[in-house]
Amino acid sequence: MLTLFDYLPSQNAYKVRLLLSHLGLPYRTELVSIFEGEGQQAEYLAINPTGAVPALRLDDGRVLAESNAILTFLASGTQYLPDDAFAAAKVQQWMSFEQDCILNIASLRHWTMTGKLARRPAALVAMRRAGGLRALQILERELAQRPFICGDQYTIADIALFAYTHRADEAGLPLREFAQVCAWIERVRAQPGFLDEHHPYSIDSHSSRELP
Ligand SMILES: N[C@@H](CCC(=O)N[C@@H](CS)C(=O)NCC(=O)O)C(=O)O
Repeated sequence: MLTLFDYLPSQNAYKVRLLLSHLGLPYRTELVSIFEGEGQQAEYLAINPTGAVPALRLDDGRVLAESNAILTFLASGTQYLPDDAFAAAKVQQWMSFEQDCILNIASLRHWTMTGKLARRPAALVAMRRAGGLRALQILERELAQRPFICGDQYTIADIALFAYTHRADEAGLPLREFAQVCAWIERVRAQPGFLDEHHPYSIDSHSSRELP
């Protein structure tokens, strides 16, 4: 059986849980206490060299890290990743955008929800906020043209983008002002096998290890 190395408040890990739910694939979970430094133990670094979640272990013992690489692997041969080379590369284009631009939302949300925002330099917070708003503006423009980010079909690019975008208000960003993004969020929620879950950070998530 597949093993997902997970930390429940992680939206990167949620991407994988969401796809597994769409696919109806059974898996077991191993929780990694990333805030307590468990990710930096040699045993876990052998699974993911960066010490982050998510990571996936296959039946045969091979391991894969990086949320979007895991999505690509699991979605291969399914409706969530097109076969056509150009269409598949388009999915990668938007998953690269996610790692690059949506990171602003992820960082701001993490700092906001763990009480670290006030300890971050104002210029850095302003830069992240501008980057998060720009990412939402880009999505707003693109999603006005088609129902899902790559076209008519819901793909792992939507899954990757959805994870942090639909929680942008928790980053202090005015998500409700982005009507096209909000309509797309509802279209994602309506997909068969959608996994509706939210795990807030635990009270002491901010007490130990500093994460970026
Ligand atoms: N690019 C990676 C980012 C993974 C990541 O930053 N995961 C966070 C949780 S959302 C984590 O485990 N942080 C702990 C650490 O970096 O030590 C991905 O998409 O999987």
